[in-house]
Amino acid sequence: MKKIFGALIILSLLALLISACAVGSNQATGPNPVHMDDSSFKLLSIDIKKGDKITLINDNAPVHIIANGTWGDNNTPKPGSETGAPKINNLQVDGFGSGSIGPFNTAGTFQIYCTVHPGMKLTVNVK
Ligand SMILES: [Cu+2]
Repeated sequence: MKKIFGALIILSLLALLISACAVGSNQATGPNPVHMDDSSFKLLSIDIKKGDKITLINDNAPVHIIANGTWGDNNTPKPGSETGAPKINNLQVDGFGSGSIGPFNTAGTFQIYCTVHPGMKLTVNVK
């Protein structure tokens, strides 16, 4: 009887371990990774070097559509790109997928946002 309980405990620990791996974040990677969940970037801003790219990594199922611009007061979309910003033409990042933005070849501060999710925005500081 004790052996059966022991086996059951080991089996349930294994199941826990496997499920923990399954719900872990997207393992994709690339230069300057920025993870995204259901409706937000997991960073408010990122500092990169001139000439660098950013890798957007979608940890969840919802699709994100990324463009130049930001969300203003009351979550009003504010499309627009700064001088020297790489053109981001509605880059679609599918569920559990990833995408690359850049290179950012000009020093400065650049805004990108997700056109789908109000408030989902990222500031890119290029030094
Ligand atoms: Cu989004």
